[in-house]
Amino acid sequence: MSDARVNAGPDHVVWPPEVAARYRAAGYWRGQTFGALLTSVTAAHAGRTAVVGERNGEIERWTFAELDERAHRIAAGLAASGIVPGDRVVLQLPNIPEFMAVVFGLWRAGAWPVFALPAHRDSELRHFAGQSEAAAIITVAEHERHDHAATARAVAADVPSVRQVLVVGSAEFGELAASEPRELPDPDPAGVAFLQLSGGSTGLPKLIPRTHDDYLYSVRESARICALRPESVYLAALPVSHNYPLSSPGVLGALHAGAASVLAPRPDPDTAFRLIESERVTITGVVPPLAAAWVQAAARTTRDLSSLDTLLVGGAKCGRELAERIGPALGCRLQQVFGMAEGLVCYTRLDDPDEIVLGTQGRPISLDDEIRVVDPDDPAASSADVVAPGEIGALLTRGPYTIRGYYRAAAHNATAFTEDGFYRTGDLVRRGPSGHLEVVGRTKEQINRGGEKLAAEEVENHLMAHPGVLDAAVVGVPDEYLGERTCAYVVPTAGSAPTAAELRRFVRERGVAAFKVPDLVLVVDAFPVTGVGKTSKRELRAALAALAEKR
Ligand code: OOB
Repeated sequence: MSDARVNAGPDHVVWPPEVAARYRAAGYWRGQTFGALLTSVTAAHAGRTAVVGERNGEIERWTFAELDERAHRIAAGLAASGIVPGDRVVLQLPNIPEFMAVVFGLWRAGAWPVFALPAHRDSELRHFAGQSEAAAIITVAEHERHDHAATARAVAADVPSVRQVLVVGSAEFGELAASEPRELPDPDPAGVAFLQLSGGSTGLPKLIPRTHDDYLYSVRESARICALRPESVYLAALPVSHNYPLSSPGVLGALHAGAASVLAPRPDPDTAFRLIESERVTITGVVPPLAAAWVQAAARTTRDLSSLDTLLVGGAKCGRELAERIGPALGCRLQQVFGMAEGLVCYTRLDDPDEIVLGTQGRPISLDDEIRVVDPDDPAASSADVVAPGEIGALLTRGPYTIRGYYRAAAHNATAFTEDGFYRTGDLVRRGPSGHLEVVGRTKEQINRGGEKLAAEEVENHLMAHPGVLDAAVVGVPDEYLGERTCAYVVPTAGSAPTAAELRRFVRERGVAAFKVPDLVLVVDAFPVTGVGKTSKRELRAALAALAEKR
């Protein structure tokens, strides 16, 4: 067994002890938990604003002292309700101030949030709760016209581990959040702090175990690289439970710096520009389609955006043209970010020359982020199969905040990681002489729909559950606005003729996030096959491209 697998437990793989010792000696892992971080930031900045949010159109503002107290009360309440250290708790909250209080409350109680997105529905929640054997689900009553409490209760009824559903805003939650604070034992900083979700390339999203030690390192460095100071104001425009607005530098980077986080209920230009003006926002992060929408809207806005110094763009490739328009249109500097919930995060630096900022997706946070660009045609390429400098290859990485394995996914880990512990990102990159990476494509069976990731296989499985579907193949179609949209090719069973509309409705009604419902459904007689008889997605993509040409 290789080094990387030495500490493989039944649930997840950790770093080999000698590697962990090296990361500690280098000062990356400091033995601090998130709960302890909030305590120390509060000691330094008690009266400064920590969180700003909106409730029924009214602005709500909490200082660090208030956030700290709320988190203590929630932790005590959770403990009293039977949550014990190590319990997994599926958290599905939109961008509301309570997100911060509940997350830090869970951390102080030693529980592990499982960060579901507000867009997730029954099928995903069921998977997260089941896979993590969650003890509880915390959600809101309703958001964007979806009854989240009902979904959570339906999942709880079917997943035996789930003992309670807590609805933020309910009387029951109010009571829990009013509990008398009490000191709880600080969890192990080297232990898991939470489970993030992978974009997925096979089946349902995998769970990503991140520790206090490793994640806090990436948060601290992100705050430094993005020059956050106590006077900075970060706008969380995207759903805050996603790794990007959470930590790159995100609300946690802001908190670490003693800066305020403003939680935007929606990312549209009207909402975001209103908050940028009223809260004097200095920095925010968006995905490319949103950056394009903001650039367009900026031309005719009457809002004062002059406080904004930095716009991060990432989650999907930001094309050169868009990159060039951002600074002039929004009166701020662009910072590109290429990251992944599994770990590695790259940023362009504030002092990088324009050529780098406009034309690359940045370089890694850490000098100890090991990067290998390997043979792109060999899915099993090892970390030794590197291509020549400047050539395109598949990106492998290993380092002080990149996981060594997914949670409870031994079989998948065997292919997603190399023998020596490198994560196969599935991204195709080119590395320049300065170490900056340019993302040029992807080898994984994932569709990146404007930053929202979905595994082709997950959607194929939903389609195949339809009695009129014999086979399904889902591919990405290039799209000017989203970068990519989803196209499902379907072969019907003999004698049936399901329509595109019917199949889209069928997928939606199986309870999946709206961004996974195929944008386009094409019913065909048969799929083109490869030499070995597998469905040729390459040919399906080519057929789509030809179709687009004709139009
Ligand atoms: C972020 O995280 P995930 O886990 O939703 O998605 C990761 C994947 C990457 O492997 C890559 O395929 C793609 O998203 N990606 C980009 C990109 N940033 C992410 N592809 C091209 N250019 C970029 N700038 O998306 C994420 C996590 C932390 C910070 C930022 C993004």
